[in-house]
Amino acid sequence: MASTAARPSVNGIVPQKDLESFQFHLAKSTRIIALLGAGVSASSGLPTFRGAGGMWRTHEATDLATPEAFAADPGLVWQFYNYRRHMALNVKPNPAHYALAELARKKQGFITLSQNVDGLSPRAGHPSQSLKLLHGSLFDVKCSDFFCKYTQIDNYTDPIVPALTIPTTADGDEVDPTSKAILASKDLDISDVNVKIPEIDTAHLPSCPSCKGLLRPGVVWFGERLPGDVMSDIETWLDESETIDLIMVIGTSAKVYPAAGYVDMAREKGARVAVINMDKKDVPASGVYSQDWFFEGDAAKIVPELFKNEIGEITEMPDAADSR
Ligand code: BV8
Ligand code: ZN
Repeated sequence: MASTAARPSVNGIVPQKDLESFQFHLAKSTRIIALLGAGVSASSGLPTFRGAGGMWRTHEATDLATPEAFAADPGLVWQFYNYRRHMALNVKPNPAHYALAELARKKQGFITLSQNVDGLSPRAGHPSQSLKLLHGSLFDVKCSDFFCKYTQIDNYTDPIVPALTIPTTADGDEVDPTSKAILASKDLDISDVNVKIPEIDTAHLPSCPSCKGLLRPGVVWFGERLPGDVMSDIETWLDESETIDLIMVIGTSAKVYPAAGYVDMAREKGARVAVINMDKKDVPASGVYSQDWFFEGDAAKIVPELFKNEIGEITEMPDAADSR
């Protein structure tokens, strides 16, 4: 199955023979995992971690996603996360998010393990009991003080505090809010180091209503433990059966652990692996074997095609954000 030579794709999306063998296996699979990465949200318009070389201004995105960076410069780290909140709130889930949500409604033994913090799978209506957010959410906040347990979920305020307002092309121009310049103003792309951003002191950053300490984004930073409740839910799901039939590795470079470890864990339980990725080189560390599949291309096009026999066509794409 997993031939390296790119087979001609009949429907312009995936090679027919691979599509048929995959759909045949999916149809008889009862225990299925989907492991998601930033590539699933790429065609919604969100940059991946490795996209743009993984840089945000002059910083490695992975360096900013650490407790050390937050301790050193909470203003900078909040501008990074407020920017990603703003971006995520201004894009829409894509057909891959909806196809996964629909498969979750159709297939009892299906679970989605997402590394994405962008909120697009929940907005696409993915049933929450079968969606595990391994690395938290941009739209949850919690107190950064170790002894304070304050948390707030579903905070969609944008900007989260006035000091984090993203500068626009009209800044500094006329003050008349109805002026053409203001109406036509666009956000400046603060991921570009050439765009000036202010130093923000902690007094103007999100503060904890309980202890007046500093709030931080409700995401898992490198070096931090994954959410205990999420990990135990996954353990419970794994213990429900000796075997796993299929793991789909979708839009992820599968380099971050323990998330990437689920591929080998599933394989040990008998799972066949289906990789959906834009980049032929991005295969899980343990590779792709003859009984596996590699579907090269855009997850937003390929995933709905792969699931078509189970879920039909994706017609509506209701966005939970519209009803907020
Ligand atoms: C921990 C939230 C311990 C924040 C994130 C074992 C071996 C080696 C290292 C480790 C190990 N175990 C632990 C480590 C350390 C570390 C780690 O894994 N480091 C890596 C870099 C080697 N892990 C940790 O620190 C974890 N914590 O281990 O704690 C502990 C235990 C007890 C007590 C205390 C501590 C925590 C890891 C979580 C970090 N937080 N995110 C935020 O988002 O800001 S990780 C973050 O980066 C994402 O969530 C994701 O996981 C990762 C990015 O990867 P991807 O999503 O795959 O994105 P990427 O850009 O890399 O790739 C995109 C892919 O999509 C590409 O393949 C591309 O080709 C493809 N693509 C692009 N467009 C499309 C597409 N595919 C299809 N269609 C398209 N259109
Ligand atoms: Zn607090």
